[in-house]
Amino acid sequence: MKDIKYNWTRQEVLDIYNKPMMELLYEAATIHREFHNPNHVQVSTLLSIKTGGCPEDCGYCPQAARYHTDIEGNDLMSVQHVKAQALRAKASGSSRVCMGAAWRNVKDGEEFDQVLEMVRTINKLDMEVCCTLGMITENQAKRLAEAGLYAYNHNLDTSEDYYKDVISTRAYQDRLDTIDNVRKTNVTVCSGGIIGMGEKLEDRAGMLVALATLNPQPESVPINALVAVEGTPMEDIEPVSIWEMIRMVATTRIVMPQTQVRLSAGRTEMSREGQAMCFFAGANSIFAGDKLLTTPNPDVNEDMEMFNLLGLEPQKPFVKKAQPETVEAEASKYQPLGEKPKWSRPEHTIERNEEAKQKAKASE
Ligand code: SAM
Ligand code: DTB
Ligand code: SF4
Repeated sequence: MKDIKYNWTRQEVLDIYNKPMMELLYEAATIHREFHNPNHVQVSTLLSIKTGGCPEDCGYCPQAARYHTDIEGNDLMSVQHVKAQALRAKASGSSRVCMGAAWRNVKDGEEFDQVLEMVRTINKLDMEVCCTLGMITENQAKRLAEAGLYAYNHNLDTSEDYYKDVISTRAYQDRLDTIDNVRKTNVTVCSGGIIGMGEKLEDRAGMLVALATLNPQPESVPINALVAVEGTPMEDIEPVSIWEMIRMVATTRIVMPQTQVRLSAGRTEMSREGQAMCFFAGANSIFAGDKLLTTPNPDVNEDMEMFNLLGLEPQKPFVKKAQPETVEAEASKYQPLGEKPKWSRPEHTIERNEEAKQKAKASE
């Protein structure tokens, strides 16, 4: 097995991205086979445990309270509901549940305690548990780890340069610091981004450099295609072509050979042939279930038909890393610290975010 390279430069990544397609595919598929079984694809189910009403201004996100989108917001789900959904996901072939909350960051208190109980409950069902809850401190990461969390998702989303044109309520460094906090535990890191937000190819390469130069590299990297939702600042952006998705997946596979590359948002726009090309190019994970967090995703039965057609098998849980142990709340060695971390608020003006906010105000 080849050594992992960590010192990627933007130019090297761009040179890979822009290779003639047949060479790019061949190289990516070759690396894919060295590190993974090409017929195994991880299936993860998303669960929006707290929907909408988010204080952040992420330009792509239908859950930001300041934009007027057609989603139904919800308070934090009960542990029982989460358990029932996890059992359904398991029965339909998922090995992982990813719980998402529309939070800027985690706050110590009852709601976080409830999330910790959700983590314990799903880990006891012998499924990999992932959470995506916004920024977290080292202590919060340790408490999640102790509850049995397998992965924490925290996307860089794009390059550091372009981030400033997408979000003004936090800085890129906050994201890196959270990933660093997760790395102080046994929890694996899931971090990726979105293509099709109007970024340049240099930004796609910049994001991949930021991820691939982390040592260790993230254990999973979701590649989302923007789902342009009405009411968000990005509502009018045209969908990316499948060829861009294939190039992005292949490049991700080449620069991060060990990672699970996940086809994430945007699959409803992709044909089976397109997705098959992505699997060939090194994608080996999908989000399954008819809903992502708030937007549609292909039907589970259709996905299973696609798996049958392509001879793909769902990956079993804990094949890449052993199942963590769950420590019960009463036996925990960590206390909530009630920290008030100073996550940054650059608050610079992003024209299209401002316009979407004004439009939302006007429609009230
Ligand atoms: N609030 C937490 C956070 O931002 O880290 C967790 C949930 S947030 C919805 C998780 C990720 O979903 C974002 O980082 C982004 O990559 C993705 N996402 C959100 N809206 C999207 C959209 N319209 N299209 C594609 N991906 C999207
Ligand atoms: C990720 O990278 N994509 C998922 C998951 N991690 C949390 C979320 C996609 C959300 C798409 C928009 C929505 O459904 O609200
Ligand atoms: Fe909030 Fe996360 Fe959506 Fe940003 S991406 S608005 S932080 S839910």
